[in-house]
Order: sequence, then C-alpha cells, then structure tokens
Amino acid sequence: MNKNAIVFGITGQDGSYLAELLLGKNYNVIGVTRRVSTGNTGRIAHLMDCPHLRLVEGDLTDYSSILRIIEEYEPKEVYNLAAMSHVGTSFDQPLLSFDVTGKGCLNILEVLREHSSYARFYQASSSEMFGDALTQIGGDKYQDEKTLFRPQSPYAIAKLAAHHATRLYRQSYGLHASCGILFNHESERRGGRFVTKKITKYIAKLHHYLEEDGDIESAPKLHLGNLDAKRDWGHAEDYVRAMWLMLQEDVPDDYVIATGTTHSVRDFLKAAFNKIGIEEYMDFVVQDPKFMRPSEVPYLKGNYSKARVVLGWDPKVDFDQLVSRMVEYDIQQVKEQETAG
Ligand code: NAP
Ligand code: G4F
Repeated sequence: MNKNAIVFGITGQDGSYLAELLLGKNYNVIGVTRRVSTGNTGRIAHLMDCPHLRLVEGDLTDYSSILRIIEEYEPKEVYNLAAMSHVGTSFDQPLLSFDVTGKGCLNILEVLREHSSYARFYQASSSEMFGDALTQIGGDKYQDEKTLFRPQSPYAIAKLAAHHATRLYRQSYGLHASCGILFNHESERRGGRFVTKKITKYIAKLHHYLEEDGDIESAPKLHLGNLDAKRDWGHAEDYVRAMWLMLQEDVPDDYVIATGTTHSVRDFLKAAFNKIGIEEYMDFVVQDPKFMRPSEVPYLKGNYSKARVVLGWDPKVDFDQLVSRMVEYDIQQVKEQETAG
C-alpha cells in the first residue's frame, strides 16, 4: 500500500518540488493549503490531475485543523515547509511571523506527540538562524551543525524556536523528528520578492525591452538593498531530495544542506546580467534604502559534510547553472506573455 505523506506548505517553492518527488516514489501526498481569496496553487497546477495527490485546507496557526488532518490521514511522514518565509517582511510583521513560523511548528509537534508518535517529521530549519555567527578554521569561514546560532531577524528567531522545539520533542518524547538547516535555495519557481528572482525577472523584462529597441537611457531601473551580503545559493530540486533522505534514516538528526560555495548579491547580478550580454550592470541598478534591513546576515557558506557522509547527498546544480536556468526561464515567460497578449 502507498504511504501517506502530509506536506504543509505544498503551494510554496519547495512544497511543489517535494510533491513531485514524493509522487514519483508512489506516496499518497496530502497537501495542506490555506484558504485564500484568489488561487495559490499555480506551482502545483501540473500535478492536480494526479490521483495520488489530495489537497486539504488547513492553517499552521490552527491546531484543530492540523489535528483533524493528521488523525484522518495517519501519515507515515509529515513535512513542515509552511512559513512566513520572507526575512524582510518579518521585520514588519514580527508577531505573525512568530505565530506561523515558530508556534506553527509546535502545533504540529504537539499533535504528533499526542496522536501520531510513529510518524516521521521534517522541519524546515534555516541558515538564517546562524545570523552573523560562523566557524573559522584557518582562512576558511563557514557554518555547520556545530556553529552557534545568533539570529538577526524575527524570522530567524521564529525558525530557531521551531528548531529547538523539534530537537526537544525528539529527545524528550522519542519522536522521529529531523531538521534540515537549509541554506538559500532558489529555482524557476522562486517567489518574486526574493533577491534572485527579483533580479532574473527584471533581466527578462529588460532583455525584451532592449530587443524591442527600447532606449537604454530610459530603461526602468532595478531597485535593490544590500549588494554586499553573501549567500550560499543552491537549487530547490536538490534540496527537497535531502529532506526526503533525512526521513529515510533510522535515526533522526539535524543536517546542514548547502553547496559549500558563497557569492554576493553583486556576484549574482553580474552573472545574471552576463547571460544577456550586459557587463555594466550597475547602470541598471539603484541602491534603495527601502530594501535595506534593520539588521543583516552578512555571510553564509554551508559545510554539508555530515549530509554527504550520512545521507550520501550532494547538490547537482551549481551557481552558474542556477543563474542560467532562472534567467532562461524568466525570458521564456516574458515571451509567452507577449505572445498571449
Ligand atoms: P515559500 O515559497 O514562501 O512557501 C511557503 C509556504 O508556506 C507556502 O505554501 C505558503 O502558502 C505556506 N504558508 C504560509 N503561511 C501559512 C500558514 N499560516 N498555514 C499554512 N501554510 C502557510 O517558501 P519556500 O522557499 O518553499 O521554503 C519552504 C520552507 O523552507 C519555509 O519554511 C522556509 O522558511 C524554509 N526555508 C527556505 C529556504 C529557501 O532558501 N527557500 C531556506 C531555508 C529554509 P501560500 O502559498 O498560501 O502562501
Ligand atoms: O533573497 P533574500 O530575501 O533571502 P534571505 O533573506 O537570505 O532569506 C532566504 O534564505 C533563508 C536561508 O538563509 C531562508 F530561510 C528564507 O526563508 C529565505 O528563503 O535576500 C538575500 C540577500 C539579503 O542579504 C538581502 O538583504 O539579498 C539582500 N537583498 C538586497 N536587495 C535583497 C534585496 N533581498 C530582497 N528580498 N530584496 C531586495 O531588493
């Protein structure tokens, strides 16, 4: 019989890739969606006809909906990918961020402890929890499972609360609960307000504008915040594979998932503009205080040795391939929109 897996956050970037992976492995996937006034299922539209996918309504802040869903479907695996995942927004909405991203995880853990202690649980922890902390060995600076946490945003504080709650429920109640400490991962499906997608969508529109003989001087500008922050960027497809692998281990644990390389926002800009043959990318960029954060995470580079040794996991998509895929996809999207109308 197919195993039931519940995915909280199935409509998000990672949820859509994880659903594909699980359906490909013959799971019954129960995806939890929020009721919204307009559609939020665009990323999983291509999976809607799959007989092994079922969508149910629920909200991470609503214990009763989580209880009902877990009791009804008796899952073997539960993935919590739901969150208010935008770090910048968490400074404006700290309480909501904590309710969803922090307490929401505790709601699931409580249901599992009381009603479904055999289910395996995955929590989407984040490299944002490290904040400005790092481990330095010689000239190498990185974060791994032993690096301390010094969160720098309301989002990171909420994620850290959820991370510690998951560890505590594993240790205290014997739940099979694992945390993936995932570094930034992007994709063609990335939300439009994260910096990589903001850049690649802009470039696709600029490319079209220039192809239509638009005047370079009057081209609309790209407004960004801090260009010096460094991130370890991978592809979401690789990262959902790691989530699944964690739940296949007999012993639950926490793992850093990253590429082991780091690039600045400036590097990303340069690489992405290069894809459309533009070297002088700063001619198109305006640094706008509106996008600066009250507190910033300056440097992230993950050491994923533990995941490589224990899970046999390695990323397949490198930085350059990631940038190419995102730019090419967005250029194609603009073309299709133009053709359609
Ligand atoms: P995402 O695209 O923003 O997806 C977030 C998902 O959470 C969406 O399905 C969203 O539903 C859902 N959600 C938000 N509030 C909810 C609520 N109150 N109840 C139920 N569902 C709710 O994020 P992602 O990039 O896929 O990331 C997946 C998870 O990994 C998140 O927890 C994120 O914080 C974490 N993470 C991401 C990265 C990264 O670089 N992508 C790195 C480390 C950790 P709607 O579609 O209705 O908005
Ligand atoms: O793309 P970002 O918004 O991602 P951030 O803040 O690193 O968070 C992402 O990764 C975390 C893992 O480390 C996840 F947990 C989290 O859910 C999310 O997926 O910003 C990346 C960098 C930051 O330093 C930001 O200050 O880009 C800088 N940045 C510069 N201009 C900008 C902008 N970020 C955004 N979103 N928009 C800008 O205009």
